[in-house]
Formats: sequence, structure tokens, C-alpha cells
Amino acid sequence: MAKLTIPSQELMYSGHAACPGCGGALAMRLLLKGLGPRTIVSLPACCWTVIGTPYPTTALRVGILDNPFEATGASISGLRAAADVLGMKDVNIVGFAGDGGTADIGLQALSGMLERRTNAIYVMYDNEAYMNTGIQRSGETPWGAWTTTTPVSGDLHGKPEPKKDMMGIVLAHRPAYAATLNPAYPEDFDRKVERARDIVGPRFLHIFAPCPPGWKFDSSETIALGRLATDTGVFPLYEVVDGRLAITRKTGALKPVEEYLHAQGRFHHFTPEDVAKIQAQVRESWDRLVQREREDLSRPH
Ligand SMILES: Cc1ncc(C[n+]2csc(CCOP(=O)(O)OP(=O)(O)O)c2C)c(N)n1
Ligand code: SF4
Ligand SMILES: [Mg+2]
Repeated sequence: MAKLTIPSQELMYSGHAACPGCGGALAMRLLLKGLGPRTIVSLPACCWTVIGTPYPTTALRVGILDNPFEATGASISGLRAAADVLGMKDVNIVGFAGDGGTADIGLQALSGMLERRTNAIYVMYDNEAYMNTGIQRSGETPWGAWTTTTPVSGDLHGKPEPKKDMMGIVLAHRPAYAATLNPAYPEDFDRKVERARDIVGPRFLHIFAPCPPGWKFDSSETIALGRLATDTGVFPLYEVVDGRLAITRKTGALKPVEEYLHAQGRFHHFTPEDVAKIQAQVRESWDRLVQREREDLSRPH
């Protein structure tokens, strides 16, 4: 059996306030294992401010800054500047924001941070809705998903718009490093965190974060669902270094998306036509990813 390479150090206390099976909690735990104690985390309003910092307690053994919902990109720019002035070059400056705080209200601050080449890591933990305030839809909610603001009744069929392509938006800024990560594949997750840690410049990590109450599945199924997301091609794992894309987990044939969709109450209203529509989109995105990897590999270094 292959030797586990994930660091044993724990920088997250067990007495946190996440729901059982929270993918976002696992994401933070694995992230800090890879980054180590010389880390400062900036948190905007999101589930993690509740999970991690109910005053006067903390669930993290690293420095934390709570910042306004829209300001993560700006806040890590300021933290980096302050750390540099103080000569703290070896400190990892990390923004850890939800999908709403990143793809919607925080997009401008993120874009500025990437464009200024801020030497920091921006993490979007993606539970595909505004969970902390009661499961409202975000730009990252997938097409057709039920949320409290995209109901299913009569003519209403869940979210009418597709998921926003955050990796595409980030890659247009040419970051030093960008990757998709899934806590259900912890070895791949840890390797990417350690790679991001050792690169200088703006870095972006898109982390898949299943949410049992928001997606309507049993909290014991978080890892199984996470694996299905990647194995069906719904959430492919890849990284982009200096503009070159590499897929980091390839399975022989993708599993049918039906397995992933049927495991969650938020898609229970899907008809066979809806499933076929998602299947075709996932197949097309996967083929595009494979094609991009092939082109990047054939480009001279
Ligand atoms: C300017 C502003 N608008 C709205 C809120 C209320 N609010 C707090 S957390 C949150 C949802 C955050 O969603 P997301 O970023 O996806 O993180 P999640 O809760 O899903 O972890 C909202 C709308 C706020 N704190 N500040
Ligand atoms: S609502 Fe979802 S994201 Fe928030 S703590 Fe619970 S499981 Fe985690
Ligand atoms: Mg969210």
C-alpha cells in the first residue's frame, strides 16, 4: 500500500462549530496541514466565521483576521504588505472565502489582488450557495439546483442560470498557480497545497466543499459524494502552472453524472432530460479540458 504523505500536524481544533460532514471544515483542516503554522488566514463573512471564530474562541492554531464579506482580496493584499514591511517573508498569507464571497460580492477585490500580482493564496471553498444565511443561490450554484431562492414548484425548476466558471475568470488573470482540489482526494489535495505554498505570486485554489444540509444528503456521505463529483467529471482535478494545464486525476471512463445527481436532494426534481443535459455539458467540458492539456503539453517550454 502506498505510504500516506499527508502531514500529521493538526492546526485546527476539534471543538469547532461546523455541521457533521462539512466539506468546508475538512478543506480548512487539510489546507493548514499542508501550509503549516507560519500562516495567517483572512476570513470574510461565511460559514467559516461561525465554524472558526465564535467570540472569544477560535478553532484555528494560526492567526485569523475577520474581514468584510466583499474584501478578502483587498485584505490579503494589506496583510502581505504589512508582513513584508515587518520582514515576515516566510509567512503564508491566505484568504479563505466562500463561493458567494468570491464569485459574487468579492470578485472585484479578487481581480485586483490577482492583477497586482499579490504574493498570497486565495482559496474559494465552494459549497455552491450562501449556506451561512440559509441556502440562497450564488453564482456558483449549478443549473437546476434547488435553493431557498431558486425553488422548485409549478414552473419554477431550480436555478435557471449555469454555474459561473471561476477557474476561467481567474486564469484570465494569469496567476502564478491555480488548481482545483477535492478533500475526498486528500493526497492530491495536499500535494497541490504544498506546491502552492512554495510558489511566489498570486495563487488560487478552488476547493470542492459538499454541504449536507444545503445539498440534502446524509452527513456520512461527504467523501463518497466528493469522489463521485470528480469521477463523473462534474468537478475535475487539475492545476495550471505558468499557464500550463495538467489534469491530476484521470479515471479510465467517467462515471454517469446520474450517480452524483441522484445522491442529493437538491436535484431530486430532475427529469431524465435534465440528467441528459447535464451529462452532455460535463462531457463537453471534460473533452475541452483534455484538449487544453494536450495543447499545453505540446507547446515548447
Ligand atoms: C455586505 C454583506 N452582505 C451580506 C452579508 C450577510 N452574509 C453573511 S455570510 C453570507 C453568505 C456567505 O456565502 P458564501 O460566501 O458562499 O459562504 P458560505 O456561507 O456558503 O460558507 C451572507 C450573505 C454580510 N455579512 N455582508
Ligand atoms: S451549512 Fe454546510 S458549509 Fe455551513 S457549516 Fe454546515 S455543512 Fe458546513
Ligand atoms: Mg457558499
